[in-house]
Amino acid sequence: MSPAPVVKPLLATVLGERQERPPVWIMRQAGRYLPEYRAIREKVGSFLELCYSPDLATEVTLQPLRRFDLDAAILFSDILVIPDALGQTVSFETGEGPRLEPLHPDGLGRLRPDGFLDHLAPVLETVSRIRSAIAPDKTLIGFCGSPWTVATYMIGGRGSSDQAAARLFALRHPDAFAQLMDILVEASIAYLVTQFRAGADVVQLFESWALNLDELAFAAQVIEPNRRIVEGVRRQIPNAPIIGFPRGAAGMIAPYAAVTGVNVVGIDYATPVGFADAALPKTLGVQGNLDPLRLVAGGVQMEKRVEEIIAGFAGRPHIFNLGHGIVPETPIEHVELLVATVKGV
Ligand code: 1CP
Repeated sequence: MSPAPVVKPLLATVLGERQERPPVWIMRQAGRYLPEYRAIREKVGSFLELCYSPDLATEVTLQPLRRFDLDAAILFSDILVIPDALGQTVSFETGEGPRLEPLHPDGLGRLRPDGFLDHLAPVLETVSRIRSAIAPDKTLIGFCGSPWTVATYMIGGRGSSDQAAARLFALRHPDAFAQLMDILVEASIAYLVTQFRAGADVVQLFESWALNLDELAFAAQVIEPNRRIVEGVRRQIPNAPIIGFPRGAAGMIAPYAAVTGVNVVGIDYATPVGFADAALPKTLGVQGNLDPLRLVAGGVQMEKRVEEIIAGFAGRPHIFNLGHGIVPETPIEHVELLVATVKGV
């Protein structure tokens, strides 16, 4: 008789099975708050080189799992490898974030969708290496940036607080914008399908800039492209487990969840727990939503808030996480306390 398959509590939660205590991972769990990450980062010439080195990317993916009792590994890469693989110039300035050659409406013809998966082959190699390295009860999370969020960087050339360049591009050049969304939707589907085939258990769609959009723009630029990705991925990977994180979606989380068909909705920390719980069907999973600065400050306020969040989502599948990425100033002992608190130990 073959042994019973090992249960992955986080994957089981994504598939709709609530756990006694929520499984936990941390957005941006590999990164600059870890000295062992900074040591590797200093040795490589550029951030993209790190993303495209399967040995090093696997190593930094595993680093947080060696320190903390997390339930998932997330592929170490970045949402901007898609524009890079499409042929747009992308670089990362230390301490300043990403810089891209801004995309103009007449520049779409220069994007090269055909060979882009070949360019991402090292990232897919990283996925299979992580798969062989992690314990069987750990869930492997793959990801990509959602089309709107990726487009804000492609059009604006950098991060911005209001995404005005991309919002105006969408309004002034609707045809070019629709063409860009089509390219990104198709690229994301192909990329996520290959991540599943390389060993990812779950994928997350990072829509980090779902804020600042009116309801029409939200429906067209956030909901519809994410819906197409979920549908397109599941056409090739039936029932593919997918987490969607529409940061800033606020009052739009219910239509986002209903129309996209994601298994789990990531809740940002500004969204009230009670609001999210009332807005979403009880069978739908949620992920979140501790303010990352509560983790920086640590102590009793953090423990209290963690318990409030767990109690607030007690009636449904829940994955514990921050409500946005961990920040570099975070003390490691606070992460230890966070994980112990979530696990109830
Ligand atoms: O030099 C360095 O070390 C650069 C810092 C860094 C790191 C560690 C960047 C540049 N990206 C990453 C890794 C990363 N990015 C991961 C790795 C896996 C993990 O979670 O451990 C993931 C999932 C991302 C996703 C990502 N990149 C998002 C979505 C999540 C979010 O925080 O909203 C976004 C918006 C980016 C763009 C990006 N890449 C890097 C930075 C500093 C940024 C944000 C820039 C901005 O604020 O506009």
